[in-house]
Amino acid sequence: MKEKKLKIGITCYPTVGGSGAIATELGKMLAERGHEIHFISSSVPFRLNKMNPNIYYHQVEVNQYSVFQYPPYDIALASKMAEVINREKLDLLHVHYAIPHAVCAILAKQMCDRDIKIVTTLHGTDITVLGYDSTLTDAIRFGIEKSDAVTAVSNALIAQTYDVVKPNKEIEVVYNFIDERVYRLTNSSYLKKEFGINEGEKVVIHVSNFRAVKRVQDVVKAFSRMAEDIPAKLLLVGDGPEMTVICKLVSQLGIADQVIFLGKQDNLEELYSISDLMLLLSEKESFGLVALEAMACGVPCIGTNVGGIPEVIKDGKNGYLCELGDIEAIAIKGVSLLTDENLHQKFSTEAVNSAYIHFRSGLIVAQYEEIYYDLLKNR
Ligand code: GMT
Repeated sequence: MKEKKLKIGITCYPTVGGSGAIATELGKMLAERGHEIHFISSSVPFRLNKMNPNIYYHQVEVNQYSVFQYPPYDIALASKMAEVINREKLDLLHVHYAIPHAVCAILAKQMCDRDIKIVTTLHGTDITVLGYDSTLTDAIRFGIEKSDAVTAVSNALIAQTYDVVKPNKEIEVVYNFIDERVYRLTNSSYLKKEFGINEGEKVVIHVSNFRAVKRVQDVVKAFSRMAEDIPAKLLLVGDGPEMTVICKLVSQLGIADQVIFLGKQDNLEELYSISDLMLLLSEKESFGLVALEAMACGVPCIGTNVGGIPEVIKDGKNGYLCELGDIEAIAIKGVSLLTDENLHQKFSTEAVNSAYIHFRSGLIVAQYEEIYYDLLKNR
């Protein structure tokens, strides 16, 4: 029997970040499959760049009244969710993050008169937040336990959630995915000339929001050590709180001519397509979406043996895993990969294959659909 098309509300942080990217790409894919998608967020999600008649956007307006010390974002979001659930007759809400989004969805469900289902996806920062604010543990546990279904982007994140939050709830792994129509090797070699990358120079890339957990200083140090042995350039993509420290480190190490700061960029597939190696050396990472994106474009990655990274990068097969902060080991592995053409080709092919086999959009989007239909089957 053909399944009925669903009306789904999606809430995520709309600004740059892996969770916003995944939530938006998921909405776009579901819309392509005929579902009606209603994004409910404070601004248009940054990847919502293509017109699709099945996609609607509802803006959460947060007014600042002098009686409030803080703008009531969570209440405004819950009210908007309830309004959209009632008016559009939604079947379910799929929210990304337990706090505040799952908690807002639970409140919205109580405010409206439809028996909608709530699906919550954990991306990691809920748990990271607890590292410095344990007063939120009960709120996160509440958001998880009162959701109808909860997913997390890696097994490592599930283990960490049970360890830190201890929810009495089943959490299912649904890995992140890539749109393989976008993340593939593209012909962008003209960019090398524009960036002043010479023939024979290897290109190392790092993409992040430059938060301290991303350990961008380790990326710069490992690159500097690699550049002693091979001609290479480092593309640093993104921006964030650590940027000033990183700029200083680059000049202290005397590698300013070899490091290209690109800031925040779209069309990352063009940058991956001119890269030979990606470094993701974070101290916390529940998945590492940028590693997957790079792999889909044929770029092998060196990542830290942390969180969900080992579920994406397979050591010695499509990339390498190193211990956190082990600059020397990272540099040695990087140089060996960049100087052995056969090995690089083998890793590159494996990277593309494993991105497709384990993380292709069709596979993962179908897993989410199955969760939705399962929740709604008795209605
Ligand atoms: O890593 C960040 O700082 C951003 C954060 C987010 O909310 O987008 O990323 C988290 O979710 C991504 C998508 O699921 C994952 O790929 C990242 O690994 C995860 N970040 C952390 O766990 C630190």
